[in-house]
Parts: sequence; structure tokens; C-alpha cells
Amino acid sequence: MKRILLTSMFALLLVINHQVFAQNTIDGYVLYRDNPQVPIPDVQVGLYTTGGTLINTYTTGDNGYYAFTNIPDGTYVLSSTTEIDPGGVDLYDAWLILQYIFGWIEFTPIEFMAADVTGNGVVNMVDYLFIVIHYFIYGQPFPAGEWVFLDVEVSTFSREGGGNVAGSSTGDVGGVWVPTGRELIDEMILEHEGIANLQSGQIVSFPVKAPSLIDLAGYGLVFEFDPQVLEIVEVVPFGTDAHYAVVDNQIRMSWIQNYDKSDRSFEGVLATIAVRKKGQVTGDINLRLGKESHILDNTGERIGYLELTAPKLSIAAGEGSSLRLYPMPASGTTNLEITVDQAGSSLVSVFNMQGQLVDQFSISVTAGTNNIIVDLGSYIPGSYRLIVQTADKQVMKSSLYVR
Ligand SMILES: [Ca+2]
Repeated sequence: MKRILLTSMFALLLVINHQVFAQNTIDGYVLYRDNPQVPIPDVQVGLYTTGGTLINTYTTGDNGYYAFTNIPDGTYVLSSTTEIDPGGVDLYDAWLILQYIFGWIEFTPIEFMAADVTGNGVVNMVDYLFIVIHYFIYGQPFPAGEWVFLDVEVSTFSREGGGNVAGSSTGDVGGVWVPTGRELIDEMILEHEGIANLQSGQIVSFPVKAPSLIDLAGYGLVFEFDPQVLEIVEVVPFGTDAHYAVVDNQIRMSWIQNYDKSDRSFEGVLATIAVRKKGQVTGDINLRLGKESHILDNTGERIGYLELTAPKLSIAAGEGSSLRLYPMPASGTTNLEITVDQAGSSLVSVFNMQGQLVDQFSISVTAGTNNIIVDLGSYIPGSYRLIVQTADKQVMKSSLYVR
């Protein structure tokens, strides 16, 4: 800004000396949220006439500096854009927008622009809901675009309005994020507490708890799962008007506390989730906490460290295994159809009704369904119990009738 003034004074001398055109330099810095500590690189700063004609563009470097030289006297508008990755948006920003709508806080011009995620010049419930539902739950882009910059009017005649340009990642109302810098990572972990046994066809419901959490103002939670092995049947998220969706391999939930705090009755359960196992399960079936997960304390701030708990999801022993004899009753031979999770040698034992062992042999099985022909030629007609012990120590039983 000093430079503009000095250049202007120099220009004035030139005019006095009957020079025709005064030449000026317009320069400054593009800063994240006006913060001199956080310049924004790779911003295309456009210098426009007040009539909207583009004169020149300048792309900022790492220090955020831009400069236009040899600019004739006049009033201009700086308008900026960038392609760098946006970020920093979470439920804290939605919480701030709600405070603004209620009239409890005010926004600076760049905060207002960041909050107007729909880009219609108004900050209202539509912007709030866009962050809470469309952005966080469904990952939809902001209608206002990924970045917002305040247009700056600069004049070569005065220091007013010259200089720095403020920009923000759209939606980052709180402005705590640093472009090209660190990511906001809270320490949130999901620990196993107890075991939930999953059996074919059964729906198992369990809570996700935050045992140390007493109160909260909101959350954005992401739980990842393997959709090949687990079906999410139902999700009941904590809080009035909480939102959730199962999107691909994620359960995404969001909630902000009501205006009147009428739903302040947190008792440690963030969600109740009902699941069912799918098919022949082999993969990891436990829920994992997505890294976007965050929780706001009762003042709206993100909680830095929090431990959540959910039961370990376990496949009940013997699930996926089966034993069948056919035809039954049989004479001569019968088919032993056996399905196991693990290949290996299984021991077949046959007992008569007096409990005496009358036959014993090993069979070699592969993982999956096997069919083995059993010779019944030496069996006396009657009823028997056939017991198979598999390589992984599972025991399966079936009745055997020989004619
Ligand atoms: Ca709006």
C-alpha cells in the first residue's frame, strides 16, 4: 500500500512535468481469512476495470504475493480464483452458521462469504442444512464453488481499498484450517467393548458409545464397514433431527444441537446400529471409525481426543459349516455332504445306539462344500450317530439309518 502511495506521488510529479500517462504498481498479498501468517499460493488474481474488463492476471507464489506494474491511473477491481484443494469444513462450521442465524454472533465479510455455501448472497438455514446433510452426509459440492475470495476495489489515487485479498475455502466459516498445511486430525478411536455374535439370518443390534462424554453440541461421524460381509439394517443416531445415510461402505451421521437445547439428554450412546452378516463371511466385519469423524463439545468446539466403544462383531463358531447325509435311510452307500470354512483332515466316527464305536475313518476336505461317498456294506441295518470333527475342532453330528 505504501508502494501505491509512493508511486502515485511520483506520478503526480510526472504530470507536473507534462508527462501524459502516470504509471502505477498495484500489489499485495492473498491471505487465508485475512491472516498474514497464512498466504494462499496458486491464486489467479485478476485485475479488472470497474466496467468488468480483464486487464491482466497474476498467479501468487508460496508467499501469496501478487503485483501489477505499469498500471495507468484509475480505479480497479481485483477478483480472484484458485484450483487448489479446499478443506476444513466440518460440523463446527454448521454450528457457527446456526449461531449467526439465531443472532448470537456476527460474521466478518469473509466469514459471511464462506458461510454462504449456496452462493446466493444470503446466509440462512439452507446453508446450514447444506453442510449438515448434502455436504457431510452425501459429499455434494457447494453451489458457491470450492473457494470464495472477496473482490477488492483499488484506486491509484488513494490508499483506500488497496492491498490484500482475503480468501477462504467455501464452508470453512471457523477458518481454523490451513491450505496446503496440516490437516485437522483429532484423536478419535473406536475400541472394542464386548462381543456381538452374528449368526446367519439374525439381526444384531448394538450401541456405539462415548463413555467419557458428558455433553455435546454436535457430531459428524463416519463408520466404515465391508459391504461384502455386512449389511446395515438400521441406524438410530443420537439427537433430535439427526441425519444419517448408508453410502457405499460408510455409515455417515450428523447432528447439531437444537436452538432451545431441548434434546440435551445424552446418556453416552451416540448411535444404535443393527446389522446382519452377508453370505459366507471371510473378511473383517468390524466397524472402523472414518477419519472425518469429529464431535463438538457443549461450547461447539471440536473435542481433541475421544474414545468410542462398540462390540467386536464376531461370527459364531461353526457358522458356515454344515453336514448332511443323503439319501437317508440308505443301503450300500450314502453321500456325506460337508461344508467347512477351512481345508484339512476331518475325523468321522460312527456310534451304534448303545454308544459303541463301530467305525472310524479320516476324510480330506477342502474349504467349501465337499461330497464324500461312505460305504455302508459292513453295517448291520439300524440306527447310528455319525460325528465329524473337523481340522479346526468343530464337531458336527447327524443321524444315520441303514436298511
Ligand atoms: Ca446461502
